[in-house]
Amino acid sequence: MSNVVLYDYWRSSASYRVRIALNLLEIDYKTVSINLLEGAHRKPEYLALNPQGLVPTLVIDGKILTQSLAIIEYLSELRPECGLLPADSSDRQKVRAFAYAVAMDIHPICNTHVVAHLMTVTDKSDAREEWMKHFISEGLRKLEAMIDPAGDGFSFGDTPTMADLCLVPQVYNARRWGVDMSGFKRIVEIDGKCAKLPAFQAAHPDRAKP
Ligand SMILES: N[C@@H](CCC(=O)N[C@@H](CS)C(=O)NCC(=O)O)C(=O)O
Repeated sequence: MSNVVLYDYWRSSASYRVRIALNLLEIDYKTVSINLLEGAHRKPEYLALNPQGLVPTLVIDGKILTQSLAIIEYLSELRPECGLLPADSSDRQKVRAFAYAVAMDIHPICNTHVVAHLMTVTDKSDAREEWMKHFISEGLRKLEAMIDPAGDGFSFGDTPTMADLCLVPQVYNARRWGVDMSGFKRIVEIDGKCAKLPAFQAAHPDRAKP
């Protein structure tokens, strides 16, 4: 039985990123589902692990880790040979810039509590859908331009990096909200390539659903 425990929610894209990383690094783990719809992330027992009340949280090596990208960087330092972050510092900067564009620019404005608040300040019943489609499309358009046209199958280089770990859950979310993906050719290709890899398949929300 593994000592590594991931507190996640099946549909959470931040959790999805960490599931892919654990699978790629072949770290055995079990999951504990924190049901965001039922408010389990706001219960005292979960806040004791993650004072921000956000998923994911990873318990590993006797440590409690929060923030998906900080978790992925920790895991990547355990297994640098897996290349989640490239060895070269300027390549690594590019991977981080792309991953941060997803995790710090797109994701926070489309988060559950942000959109829940939006719905309290408007009478428009379709405001949620309109908001999600608008900000995800805008974000994907900028990401599409950041991908190297001479790239080799993945967002950067010929193996998955932290950039792809952020991109794939964002694409899942875009499809869930019915974003038109026809203008994002490179993104769709990279997503398709990742979808063929077992580590990405095993992390998919449909497989993570409790
Ligand atoms: N920057 C954080 C974001 C985590 C986050 O926002 N998680 C979402 C699910 S994807 C969440 O817990 N949302 C709960 C809420 O909005 O109330 C990370 O990358 O770990």
